[in-house]
Amino acid sequence: MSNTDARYESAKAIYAEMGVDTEAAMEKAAGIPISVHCWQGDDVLGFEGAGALTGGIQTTGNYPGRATTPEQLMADIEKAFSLMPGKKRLNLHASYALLGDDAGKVDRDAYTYKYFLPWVELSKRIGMDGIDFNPTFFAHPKMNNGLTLSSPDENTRKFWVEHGKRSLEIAAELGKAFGKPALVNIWAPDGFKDVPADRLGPRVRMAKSLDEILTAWDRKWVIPAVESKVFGIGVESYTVGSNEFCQNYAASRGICSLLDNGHYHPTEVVSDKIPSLLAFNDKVALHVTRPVRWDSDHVVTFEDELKEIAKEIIRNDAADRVLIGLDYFDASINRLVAWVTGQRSMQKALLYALLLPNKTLSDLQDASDFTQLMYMQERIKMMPLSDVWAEYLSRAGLSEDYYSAIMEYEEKILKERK
Ligand code: RNT
Ligand code: ZN
Repeated sequence: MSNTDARYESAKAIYAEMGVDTEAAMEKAAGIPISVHCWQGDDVLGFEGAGALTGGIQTTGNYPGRATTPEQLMADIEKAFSLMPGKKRLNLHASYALLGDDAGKVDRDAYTYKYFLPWVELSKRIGMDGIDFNPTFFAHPKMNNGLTLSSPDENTRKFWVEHGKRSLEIAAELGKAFGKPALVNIWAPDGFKDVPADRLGPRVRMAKSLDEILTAWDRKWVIPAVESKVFGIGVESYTVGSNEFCQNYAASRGICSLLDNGHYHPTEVVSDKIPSLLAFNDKVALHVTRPVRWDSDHVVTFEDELKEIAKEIIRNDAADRVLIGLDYFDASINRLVAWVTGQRSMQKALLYALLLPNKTLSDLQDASDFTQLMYMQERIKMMPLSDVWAEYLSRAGLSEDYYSAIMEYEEKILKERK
């Protein structure tokens, strides 16, 4: 027996003693789709010629090798995604439209599916489960003093409503192309730097805009969602799409709510919001990120709140109800290592949660045996997860080491970029 096999066999027996089936856990982990964002590869700039990111979000750092052309981003995606185990979807923003000769002639209110065809081709070639889509309500000259869907200027508001409509149309085609519905996440950065004089007006206008966007959408192939936020850089005092606004909007219109774990007050946790929403909704969407002091979008790592999020998905048997997406962008380190680290962390957390004796633990809670529950929860933390993880990777044709492959790519490809 090889060393890895021996490690796995021993771990399998240890988990079995606790009533946990490692084979079933690995099989389940491999089938849970994770929507991987395209925007980690180019610092969220897209291909419409945007010189800077706006809308209160920011990438920091200037690590060499950023993808500046569609060809480069596609090559980086192909490389990075090949090092990610499990089922993946590609998450695209409208700002990644490939306009070709139409560049400068067609704006976001007139984008169509054809501008995204090369992404479909790439995704099929590298075995993606589907593509999710996001209208881009930022980094664009038609933002009016930072406002889009809530703008008091009718032309501005209409332009962005049309962009939302086009996004739903594009997503319907994406859904059809893969035979799997596409999530369309609506996040608009609208808000004010300083204390507003009217907090209701912008929200009424945003609700009206969302209603106009959602007058028609393909119920078979599209899952629309709204993402809330607390504040952004330069938008510190007021955000139109607050948590209460988005939750109520989604609930009253029967659409999905998307929770980004960087978008809440520091002692609020998304792990606790998932079951609250599952009590009332068929589906909940996530943007998994790592906020450090603010919505900093640090690379997702294998830390406690990520484990709690994964537990809520797994122990509630909600892997097909919680749509997992990643949302982080770090420009201070190798972008591919960042990408793979975040995706592997999410996978690791799912495997961790799948390897818990969840039924035993919830029975202890229902029996009010909190002594044994605490004892068990602590004991579990030292179980040989790493041995099962190594086996899981090896079955996916991968190993723990993704660093060397990316360093080789950095030497050959990234360092050549100007
Ligand atoms: C911003 C939101 C939003 C974006 C992406 C690029 O705070 O989290 O989801 O990060 O759409
Ligand atoms: Zn987000």
